[in-house]
Amino acid sequence: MASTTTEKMELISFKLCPFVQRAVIVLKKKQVDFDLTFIDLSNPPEWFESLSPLGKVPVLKVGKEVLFESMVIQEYVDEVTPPSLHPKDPLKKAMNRAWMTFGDDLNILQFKMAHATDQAAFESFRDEINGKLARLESVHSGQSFFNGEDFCLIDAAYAPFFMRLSLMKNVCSIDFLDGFPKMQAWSKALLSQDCVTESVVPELSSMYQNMIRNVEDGYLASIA
Ligand SMILES: N[C@@H](CCC(=O)N[C@@H](CS)C(=O)NCC(=O)O)C(=O)O
Repeated sequence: MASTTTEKMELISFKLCPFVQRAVIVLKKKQVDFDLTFIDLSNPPEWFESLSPLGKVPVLKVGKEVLFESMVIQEYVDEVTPPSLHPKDPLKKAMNRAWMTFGDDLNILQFKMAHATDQAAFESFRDEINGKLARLESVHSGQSFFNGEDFCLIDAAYAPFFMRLSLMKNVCSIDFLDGFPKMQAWSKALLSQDCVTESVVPELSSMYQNMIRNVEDGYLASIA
């Protein structure tokens, strides 16, 4: 197979997707020149259905090859643009990968919480998120980022979750990080990084808040 590392990459995106944002953060952090193509997931083009094996974004086109799954894309971009954003120590690196996977569920629970149609369902998703935040609180370095003072791949994986939590707070005035001091400081540090603020379209905050307000019979919409 020909080397693919010199080809201009193209990321297929949906504006609201936290998984796409993980990949964009790494591409921005590594100052990669890439093309960004937006699709509407509620009405995906035919070419996307044949391109994306799981029918999901993100998809990264590298020449004729297609990569999918946000964590795989993060890792690939990191690997072809040294130095790596992963810790060097193999055990630390593996632990970071494990905790990156742990974050997938948070994005999904957050989506479910935003779409809960009654308070009981909302609280139950919030409880699940709180359980996971407590776990993260126990393994976080307590410094600016997950491993310490350096921004790593794992930080890119969690930033989209914290960005949406902060947007959600603007809508309903619930402080979702109350009681989690390390998470509060982590969120603040992540959301002040250029690679994070530049990883979304300018209208993301209004799009996300409108999405919450427009959930039919949405609990959050009712208290917004
Ligand atoms: N595990 C995947 C999750 C990606 C994902 O769920 N993307 C959503 C958008 S945020 C999607 O494409 N959904 C379309 C569908 O499930 O049909 C990843 O990490 O890339």
